[in-house]
Amino acid sequence: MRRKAIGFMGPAAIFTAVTLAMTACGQPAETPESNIEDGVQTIAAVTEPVLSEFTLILPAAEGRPAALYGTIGGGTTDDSLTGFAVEGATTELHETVDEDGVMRMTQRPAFALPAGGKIRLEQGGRHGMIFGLPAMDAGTEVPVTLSFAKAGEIVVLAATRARGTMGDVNAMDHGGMDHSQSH
Ligand SMILES: [Cu+2]
Repeated sequence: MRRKAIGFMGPAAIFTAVTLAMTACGQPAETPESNIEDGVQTIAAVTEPVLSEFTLILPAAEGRPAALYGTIGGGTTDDSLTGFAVEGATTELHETVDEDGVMRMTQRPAFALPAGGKIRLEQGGRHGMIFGLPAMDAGTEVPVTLSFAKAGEIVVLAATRARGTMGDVNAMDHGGMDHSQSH
């Protein structure tokens, strides 16, 4: 009857046990209430990656790539983002890197997601690149399937936005970059 005994503990008791176990392993002790940063809340007991603020920036012009931005909070175990999928399109993980003062986009096979860590997909940094996206309107939502090495596939709804509507004041615009030179 061991299983019944665990069920009787309730979520609060299990949460405490997980927190204590993590502290014992040398992880920084974190309280759920104090772990809010930039509007993204990560809770120590969450076992799966937490996805938030996912946005799909529509192509600046036909034939240009679209971009995927968002924030992924790590769960209780180390994981990695190995890719993502959008129906009807092909996708790549990209990172914009500074090569001797020239900003270039490089394709990456995966982004590490440490336990309790964070992957921020953003303009001018790591991001998702989408090629051949079917025409769609801004202001809608499109399902994006993220693939993780351990957590498997997680679907998130990304809000579609026209390029230039996210306050990108700098010149780092994918639509204006020569994408063919970056691979
Ligand atoms: Cu890119």
